[in-house]
Amino acid sequence: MNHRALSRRAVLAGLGFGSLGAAAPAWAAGSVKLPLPGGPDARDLTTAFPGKGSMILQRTRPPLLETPFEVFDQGVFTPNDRFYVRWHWASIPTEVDAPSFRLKIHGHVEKELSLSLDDIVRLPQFEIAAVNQCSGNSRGLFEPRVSGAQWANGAMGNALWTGVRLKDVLDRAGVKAGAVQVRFNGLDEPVVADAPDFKKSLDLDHARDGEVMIAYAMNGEQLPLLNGFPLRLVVPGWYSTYWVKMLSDIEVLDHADEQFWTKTAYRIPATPGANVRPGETGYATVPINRMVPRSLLTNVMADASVRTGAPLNLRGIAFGGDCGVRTVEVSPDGGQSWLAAALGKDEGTYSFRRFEASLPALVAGRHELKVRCTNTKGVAQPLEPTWNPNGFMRSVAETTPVVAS
Ligand SMILES: Nc1nc2c(c(=O)[nH]1)N[C@H]1C(S)=C(S)[C@@H](COP(=O)(O)O)O[C@H]1N2
Ligand SMILES: [Mo]
Repeated sequence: MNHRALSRRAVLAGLGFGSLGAAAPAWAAGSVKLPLPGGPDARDLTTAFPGKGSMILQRTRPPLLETPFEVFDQGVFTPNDRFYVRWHWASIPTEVDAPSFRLKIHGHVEKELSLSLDDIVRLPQFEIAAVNQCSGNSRGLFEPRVSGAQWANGAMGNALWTGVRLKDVLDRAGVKAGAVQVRFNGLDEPVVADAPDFKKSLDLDHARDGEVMIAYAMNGEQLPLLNGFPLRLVVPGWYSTYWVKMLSDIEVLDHADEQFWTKTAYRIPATPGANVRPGETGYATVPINRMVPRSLLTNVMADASVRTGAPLNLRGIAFGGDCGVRTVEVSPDGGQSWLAAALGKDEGTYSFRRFEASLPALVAGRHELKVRCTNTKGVAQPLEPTWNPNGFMRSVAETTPVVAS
């Protein structure tokens, strides 16, 4: 690890001692070390957050916690205590009183509702496995680098979500003719009064598709507070910016949502794969929406040493994005040749899916492994990285360099 040190000369120059006639004080003869070892890309672990085990600490207020990548090798469902965390504003409730909690449904409806958690669990139950992935997952891998949380691949997780269909709740309120969108708000608030509260909206047809749901359980347990206790929106196949946490307010709109987080933030280039050239301007943008396929090796990491003379067993996880996984292929030679991987149990369209493959023994030397998912719509991961200034929607077929000896 590089300990960054300020050189004595820099310290002296900064303080202007060079121009002083007097002798410099004794402390000026030493060096000053920054307390943070590892440089700008160091990733410290923390166990300090309630309901969370060991997590990569990106930021404390508001909390940004990344799932350490080895968790994804343990199974297709991400344990709640290792599930990543992301909030926009630091004013998140540190406590939610379940008995007095109410979910309000209002706006362009026949009848306003105020539902307790008891009311909600009595509605028909709905369950779905779905990947929750931040739009900026893997942003830290963008080249050229872009600003924003420097996530590696751990701003995603897969869970079995239990709750009720949003459609059932909207039907009970009775959506009026002329409704256009549905807006979702949670209990968190901006830290400064004139900053925009985090709210997201979906088109009415999407909100009523029978898959978008309000979850009260995650992998069979109540949601961790940091993942949105007591209720969160789940929008299968869509980036998790829409998955509003601590959901307390649903407003049916008779117009398109004009507020910041829906209209202005989270926009992507309206190009295939949201791909533009670094520095490019003048392109049209649209709100981020459906996810794209991805696949990641989980048992062999970059720069691993592997054996020659024996097949190399690979395994990992894939997901189709807004649909299921059709195939996963692995390449031992940087993408010149491909071998089909075997797919594990299908836990549902929007879930992680395990894959396994056995590569013929590698000869001694450096090799570039690649893995590529094609989804059931026929969309394959691109072989070249895509780029956009927000670092959204990384989807390239990832390369894992290894050394065989
Ligand atoms: N209320 C609320 N919900 C929110 C957010 C937020 O800031 N406030 N952030 C969204 C974003 S951008 C992401 S990536 C996911 C993260 O979900 P998680 O913390 O459960 O992993 O929550 C979404 N829902
Ligand atoms: Mo996000």
